[in-house]
Amino acid sequence: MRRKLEPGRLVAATHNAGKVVELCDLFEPLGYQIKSAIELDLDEPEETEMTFTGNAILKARAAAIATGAPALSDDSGLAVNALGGMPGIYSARWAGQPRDFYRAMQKVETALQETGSDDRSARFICALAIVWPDDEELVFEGTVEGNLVWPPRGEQGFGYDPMFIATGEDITFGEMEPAKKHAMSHRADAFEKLKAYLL
Ligand code: ITT
Repeated sequence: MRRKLEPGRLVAATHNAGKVVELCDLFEPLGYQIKSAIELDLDEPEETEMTFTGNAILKARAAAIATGAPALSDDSGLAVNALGGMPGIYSARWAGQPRDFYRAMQKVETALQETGSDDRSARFICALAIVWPDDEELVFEGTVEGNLVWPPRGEQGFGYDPMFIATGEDITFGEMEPAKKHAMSHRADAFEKLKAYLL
């Protein structure tokens, strides 16, 4: 039988504050109260899988085991066509430690220029997973297509948003009102699929 997710407390298995804001925006109107791994001081598991889906399940499973509650996770990244899909699952790692996304964007731009290609198309990908404490799991992937610009523009959002323009738009996600980004993003796409299944 299809597992339901009752409204109530939901652990967000992420240490990324930008994601927490976006996940709250998506899930709270449905009656879920998000408690993040940051607030709960959960350990950050090492992302050892080779796919967004694999890493999303790994993170949600770790949080469900640690808390005994259903956990939601998001594994996401930027896939650049001329770079064969990189940085992909390595998107956070390209920002180094401590995370510096200007540096990560610069790295993408330099790699793009080195290809000599004028193809600046890219997509954001998001795998949203829910894992229950009895290890039942559910995962959906969403995408948003677009193009990369240089230099980066805008202070909204997080990560690679200032260099990404979604297809049909003329401003970057970094310049866009959060509500508008949250309605069209890869995260929103995955969320709509999850919602259609769960509710
Ligand atoms: P958690 O694993 O704790 O959730 P993280 O930042 O390490 O946090 P990921 O491993 O999923 O998360 O890395 C995804 C990276 O991809 C993230 O750090 C951003 O730089 C980028 N990214 C994902 N979604 C994005 C978005 O909506 N806008 C801009 N960049 C995004």
